[in-house]
Amino acid sequence: MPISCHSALNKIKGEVDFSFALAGNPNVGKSSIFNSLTGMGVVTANYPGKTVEINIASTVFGSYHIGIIDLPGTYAIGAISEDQWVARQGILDGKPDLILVIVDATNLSRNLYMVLQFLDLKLPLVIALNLMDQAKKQGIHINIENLSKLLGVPVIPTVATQGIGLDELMRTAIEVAENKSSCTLPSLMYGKDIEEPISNLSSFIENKAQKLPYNLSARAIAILLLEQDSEFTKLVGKLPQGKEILEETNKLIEIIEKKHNETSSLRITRERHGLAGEIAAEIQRVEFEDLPFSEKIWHYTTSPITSGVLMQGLTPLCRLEFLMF
Ligand SMILES: Nc1nc2c(ncn2[C@@H]2O[C@H](COP(=O)(O)OP(=O)(O)OP(=O)(O)O)[C@@H](O)[C@H]2O)c(=O)[nH]1
Ligand SMILES: [Mg+2]
Repeated sequence: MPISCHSALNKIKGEVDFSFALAGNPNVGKSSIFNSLTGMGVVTANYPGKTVEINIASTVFGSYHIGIIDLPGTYAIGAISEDQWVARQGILDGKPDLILVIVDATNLSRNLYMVLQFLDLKLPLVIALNLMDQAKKQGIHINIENLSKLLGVPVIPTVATQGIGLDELMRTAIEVAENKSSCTLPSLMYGKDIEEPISNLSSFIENKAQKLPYNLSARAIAILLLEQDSEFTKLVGKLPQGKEILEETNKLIEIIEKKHNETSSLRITRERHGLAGEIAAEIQRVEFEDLPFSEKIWHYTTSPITSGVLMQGLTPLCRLEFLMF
């Protein structure tokens, strides 16, 4: 029977030098990395009333004893579904020294959404850019150095199934965990319409509250409140100055919603997707020349840039065919 996540996470923290959580979208190689790094003695744990489980194990790397937490795969972290809640709670509760975010190199834009959520929470990260073998096969070239600069966190290319890059990943993670200050926080910004309310609410929170839930930063809490996160809205409501903070939040939410004609939560989701897409577009390119013929045809017909041109070109041809018969 699985044991309680809270006690399992606390126990491992007490036994190791550092603990790292593996987070990421479904099917990106988290468990492959977990299994490569750890061996026997995996503990499976869950939160009371939740069926989604977390696997915890420890490993030795160099002279360090390290705890590894394998979180459920989700496209985002939040309070809207059980798996998202467990992935987030495992981090807030387990307080790992850092999060290893496993990113699918063949699907960068979608995977970066969760990375941006972790950056919003100001949590220390190292990114494993996994499935690099598949990306290469698909002709996808990623400027890893620029990706790392844009996000302000180390990015290590990996092929989990072949163990490629895993030593480098662990070495980097230990370096960051040893000296958290070397993890430069990025100056990524959402649009002005969102950044302004975030900044106003952060200042308001800083002035009103001394201690915030899970010791998160005022900016992290401001984003969660403006996203209308049900759990954090409740937690902040319980603070001595919670009522005032939620009143201020509601005023700002109203401004966002009036301006954009959609919920503030949806607006922030959209902004984050937009930013993830912009970063992906900036640092990757698909080299059609590297692909086999069948793949080239697939890319030309599915790419948003080339498929339109193809369709326009095909229309007169189809018309001609129609006239001839
Ligand atoms: N080609 C290739 N396949 C990989 C790589 N990493 C993982 N895989 C494969 O991808 C599939 C999913 O890997 P998992 O390790 O189960 O992924 P996960 O992130 O734990 O998945 P969930 O727990 O379901 O979210 C498996 O078939 C792996 O063998 C990689 O770097 N290259
Ligand atoms: Mg898994």
